[in-house]
Amino acid sequence: TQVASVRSLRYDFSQLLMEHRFVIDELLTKISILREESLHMHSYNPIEHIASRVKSPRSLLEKVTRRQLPLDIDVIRTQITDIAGIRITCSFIADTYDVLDMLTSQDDVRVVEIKDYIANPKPNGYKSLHAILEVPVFLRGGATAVICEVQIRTIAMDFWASLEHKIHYKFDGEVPDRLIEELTQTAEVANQLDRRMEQLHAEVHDGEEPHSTDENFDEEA
Ligand code: 0O2
Repeated sequence: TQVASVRSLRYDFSQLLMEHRFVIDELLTKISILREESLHMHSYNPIEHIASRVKSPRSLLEKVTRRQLPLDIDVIRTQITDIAGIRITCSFIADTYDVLDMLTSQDDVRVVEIKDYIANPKPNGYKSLHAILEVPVFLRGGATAVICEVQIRTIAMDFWASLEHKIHYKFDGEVPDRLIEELTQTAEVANQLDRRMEQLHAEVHDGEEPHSTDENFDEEA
């Protein structure tokens, strides 16, 4: 009956969201291990913040409708690749690539797609590394491969992206030309800041013995 099929769809949907919470847990553990090992080996923490989220059922359904996908869990699972999302904010550009390499070189991580918006920024100036990764999640019945979108960027890129995101929402996507122009220019300022900070960092630390960083201010996801 219809009631039974709605119930079964609801069950499958909540299972899908649960699996995406688990893939976030798996990846956060990997990231935290890499972070701690970096601190141990080099007394250096390349990661400033980590944030994660599972898409809300409402925004997932909106995306399914917008993409005109069927209400089929297997289609949704493969076609919507940002149900699980992790955002890693690094101190410097070089760190973003290091963190990406460290994650993607792990045996149980399958790289579905990498988009390098740092080397090739979007026309509005948006920069970030995007990695669509598939990682096994071990359930009672065995392993299931689950997809997660990982965004890696610097503090300056993150600052710019969060402001741009707010402005985009405020104007419901119809951002006035003057603001678009201004945003594109500020993206260039953020880019210059990243480069100058990286130079400063290199100048201060070149040839220096590993130093110890202040762990008290580490932020957890
Ligand atoms: P939200 O609210 O952050 O989740 P797709 O995700 O497939 O519809 P696309 O363009 O193929 O879109 O994927 P892409 O380029 O990998 O971008 C996906 C996510 O990157 C976005 O998710 C944003 O989080 C971020 N992003 C991409 N472009 C921009 C940008 O110009 N400005 C900002 N601030 N963020 C950007 P959502 O679902 O669009 O948004």
